[in-house]
This record gives sequence, structure tokens and C-alpha cells, in this order.
Amino acid sequence: MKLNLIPNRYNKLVSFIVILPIILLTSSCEKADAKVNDPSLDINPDSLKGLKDYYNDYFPIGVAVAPSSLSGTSSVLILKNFNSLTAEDVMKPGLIHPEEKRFYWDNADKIVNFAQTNGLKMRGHTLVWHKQTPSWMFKDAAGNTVSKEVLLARLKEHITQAVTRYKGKVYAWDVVNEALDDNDSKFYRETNWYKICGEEYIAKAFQWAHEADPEALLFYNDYNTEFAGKRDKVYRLVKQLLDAGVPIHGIGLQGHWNIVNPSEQDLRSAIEKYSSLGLKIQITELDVSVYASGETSPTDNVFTAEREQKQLEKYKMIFRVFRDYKDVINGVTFWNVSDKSSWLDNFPVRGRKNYPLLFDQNLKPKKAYWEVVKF
Ligand code: HAH
Repeated sequence: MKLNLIPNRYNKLVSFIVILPIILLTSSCEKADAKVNDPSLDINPDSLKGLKDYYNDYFPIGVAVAPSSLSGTSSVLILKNFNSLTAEDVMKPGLIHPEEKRFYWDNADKIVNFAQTNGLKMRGHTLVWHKQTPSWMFKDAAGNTVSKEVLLARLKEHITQAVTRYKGKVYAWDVVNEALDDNDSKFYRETNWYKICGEEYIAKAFQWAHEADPEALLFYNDYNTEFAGKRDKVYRLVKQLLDAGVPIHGIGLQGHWNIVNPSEQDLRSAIEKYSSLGLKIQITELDVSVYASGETSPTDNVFTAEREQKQLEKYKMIFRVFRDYKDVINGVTFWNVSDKSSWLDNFPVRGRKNYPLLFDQNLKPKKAYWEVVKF
């Protein structure tokens, strides 16, 4: 009996020592396997790469930011995924030039300095626009509309100051934003710029930007550039400028798209038409709204599985097309960092939550992200 007891106990001990680690090992392997298959978890070797790394051989990937995005977790996400920055607002005329003799650079400087310190490219947005432009520009001291001469002189001063300050730091400028009308029956948008100066302000803006920094790439930037009406106008405007010898180097397609538009065909034909001018193309303000353009009052703000699927397919298609045209596309910039906050939360419907980007509200890559990097 005694003799039997010892081996029996010994056997149990041996099986405990041998089997327990095997059980532990197998279960931890299963966990590790599950992690490898789940792309959102950090153990995935792919997740060491950011968006910019997947697109290293294609084009820089940028993001529009506010100075407040440049700290905390959002700055970590930015540095991992993006290699170009645009100021969402703080370089716009209304923000850097609040009064005739006063410039305010602090916020713009913060973004430019962050780009410099971390080796990111920097785009400038924007020198001439009809929105977020200070009203003093168009008025004299008595409140009357200024003459063409006065307005052009003010525009020259604005452009010269901004472009000179960031010379060698901002590699590309959206010189003129949205100067063309949405309506097919009109060509130029009837802004204060147009009403006071006529079309001349456009060519002059490019000329003054070029004089201030001859190395900077100068863009005309607009939205709806894939629809036949706006597309043909943008083509005509840019061709006219080129024919007149105006220093313009690229066309910025804003890329404020949605789950329905643009179609692949419209996107391809726009890129082909613009690139036939011999210019570079950048996608300057990309996002894909989860609402179709006419959809102004959905019953809830939920990012449904159906919207998620449509968005993912749209993102997959547009990046496939971008890759096909990598020889002419030399930049793709997203308009905002993550679904935590986007200008589309308040446009075109104020307070309607949107989910237009590749990172969710917790700054994690969405399913659409994994489609964009899978090629
Ligand atoms: C863009 N306009 C602007 O270029 C950008 O500066 C701004 O921050 C957001 C969007 C797009 C647009 C709009 O503002 C109004 C109507 C249609 C399109």
C-alpha cells in the first residue's frame, strides 16, 4: 500500500507539472492567434504601421488640424498615421488678419512649428476665399465699399505677409478657394472679390503668392469637382490661367464626398481631365459623409451597419482610384482627425452627428481603414 501511494502521488504531481503548462500555453496561443487575426489589436505587426506607411510609395497622407489636436492621444494618432498637415481654420484670412494693420500668427505658428519639429509636410489653407474673410477688407473707414485698387492692394499685402512668413515651411498653398459658382448658368461665384475686382483677383493672387515664395506649389481648390458642371468650369478656369502664364501648379479636389458620390467613373474622368493640363492633383479635404447629399433629416444619429458598409466600399474604391493615378496625385489630406469631431457634425445639418473619417470616436481604426490599407 505504502509503495503504491508514492508513485500514485508522484504521478499526479508529474501530470500537474507537465499538463498545466501545456494547457496554459495552448490557451495563450489561442489568444495570440485571436489577436493576430484582429487587426485592431496592437499585437498585429501591421498595426505598427500607420496610414502614411502603407502609402509611402504613393503620396503623402495629410490631415487638417486645430492647434488643440497637437497634444495628447490625438497627437499620437497624427504622428503615427499622417505625414502632412493643413490648418483647418487658423490660417484663414479672418483668423490671421483680423484688422488691417494687425496680423495674428500664434495659432498658425503652432501648427507650422509642430510640422517642422516632427518632419511633416505643411499645406497652407487658404489665401483667398469668400468665407472666413474679415469684413474690413471690403470696407473703408466710413463703411463704404472700397475700390478695386484698394482691395487688390489689401489682397497683395495679405498674401505677401502670409506666404513670406511661412516661406520654406509651407510647401503648397491653396491660393484661391471656391471661386466658381455652383449654378450651371454662372461661371464665377459672385463674391465680394469678384464684384469689386472682376476675375482679375484670381490671377493676381497666384502671381503675388509666387513672388513671395517661388518654390511653393500653388493650387486652385474647390468642391464638387467630380461633377460635370463644376469639373468643366475648373478645367476652363485653370486652362485660362495657364494660357495667360499665371504660376499655378495644381488643382485641389476638396473630396467632401459621401456614401453615394462620386461614382468611380466621375472620379476617374475628373482626374484624367485635370491631369491633361499637365498639373498635379491633390485631394485636399477628404471625408466621406455617411449621409447622402439630399438626406437632411435622418431619424437618428446612429452609424448603422448599412451606412458603415457603404462608406467602407466608397473609401475602398476612392483609394484604389488614387493609387491608379499616383503619378499625378501628390497628396491626399483628410479633413479632421477622427469621428470624435468633424465639421460635418454641423454641416449641412447643425448638430447631426457624422462619422466621415477612418478613425472612430475612440481614435481606433474603423473597418474602412483596413480596406484602405489592404492592397
Ligand atoms: C470647405 N468648404 C472649406 O474649404 C474648408 O476651409 C472648411 O473648413 C470646410 C469645408 C466646403 C463647403 C462649404 O464650406 C460650404 C458649402 C459647400 C462646401
